[in-house]
Amino acid sequence: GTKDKSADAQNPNARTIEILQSMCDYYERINDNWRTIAYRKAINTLRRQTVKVTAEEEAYRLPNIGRRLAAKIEEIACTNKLRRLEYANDEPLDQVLEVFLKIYDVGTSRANKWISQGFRTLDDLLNKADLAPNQRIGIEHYEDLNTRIPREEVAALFAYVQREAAQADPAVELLVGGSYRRGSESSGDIDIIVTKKGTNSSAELVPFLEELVAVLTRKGFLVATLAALHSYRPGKDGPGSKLLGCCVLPPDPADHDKGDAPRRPTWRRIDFLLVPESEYGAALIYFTGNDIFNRSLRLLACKKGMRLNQKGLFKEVMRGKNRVKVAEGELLEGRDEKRIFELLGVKWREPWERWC
Ligand code: DCP
Ligand code: MG
Ligand code: MN
Repeated sequence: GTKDKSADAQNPNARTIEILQSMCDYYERINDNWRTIAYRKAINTLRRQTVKVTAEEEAYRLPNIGRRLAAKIEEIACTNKLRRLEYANDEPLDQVLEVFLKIYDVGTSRANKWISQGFRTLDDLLNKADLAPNQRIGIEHYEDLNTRIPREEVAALFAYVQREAAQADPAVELLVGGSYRRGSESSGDIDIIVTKKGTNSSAELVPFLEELVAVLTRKGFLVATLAALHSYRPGKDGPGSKLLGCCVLPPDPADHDKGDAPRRPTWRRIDFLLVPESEYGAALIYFTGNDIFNRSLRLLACKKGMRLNQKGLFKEVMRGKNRVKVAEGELLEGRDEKRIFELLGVKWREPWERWC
């Protein structure tokens, strides 16, 4: 508050406190909580000093001041400024944050951590940051993965997958869900729902998926696997079984014959979602979306004493004291999309009518 500030002005370490406070504000702005707290503690220590602290060693001996902060205190005392603060302040950080947040699977905390480490561009990250393999893919294919996929290309990519899938197992059925099923002219990714008659667990579809992935990889269609998540808990909520990856449309040999320069195909995000027939209707609803429509359906189910997730529509679980489950909710419907709407008492909505 203002009282602190007038007290700081009298303090022999006023200038140091002022600059450390700016750094503290900066770290607070970028949500670097750990450093914000460290700076706050160091400032409080300096406030209690009656003589000016000028040497690193001297600062380091004080409570709550680490090696690096001690070095900064010396820098400020000697030069009256801090280089770190100068470049922290003249960067348009919101723009950097915006760029980093568009990297595949990067959230605010990861992006802010990179910013606090001094990285400002995608090249900084590629050259200097310690990147996980998927982060590297996200940066190396940044433009591609941030480009929406035209509807005709989704159809062409799907046709390719479907041809290979039929070779691997003709009884398996595939469908494109997500924004494509809702009729969008372009999609952020391709969501392929995989099912087979007579299946009761997604585990039964895993060998098929493994074979399909091997073939698609060998043929140059699947160019990266970002994650393969398998959880088999029939009736339970959870991530389900899915494989997230990147794909490209392999070059058409006919183009080569025409003597055209080989095009560099655009990397596209593709998701394979394994769904047993017993859960197909609920999964169709979930993976068709959109997410807001899903949330409103779930809320409605809840209001009617039911529970809807990507595996089925259930009677709400009985809960006793402390909301401990007494009995597992009974499955009302899983396989039939239309039947789930009926049980919810909602008029049937075509996929292209499900935008909220
Ligand atoms: N979904 C959801 N809640 C989330 C994420 C997804 O309900 N937090 C459901 C609804 C989505 C579907 O999964 O429609 C597919 O997820 P996508 O992220 O692929 O979203 P869309 O396909 O709808 O849009 P996009 O064109 O961006 O891929
Ligand atoms: Mg999608
Ligand atoms: Mn998706």
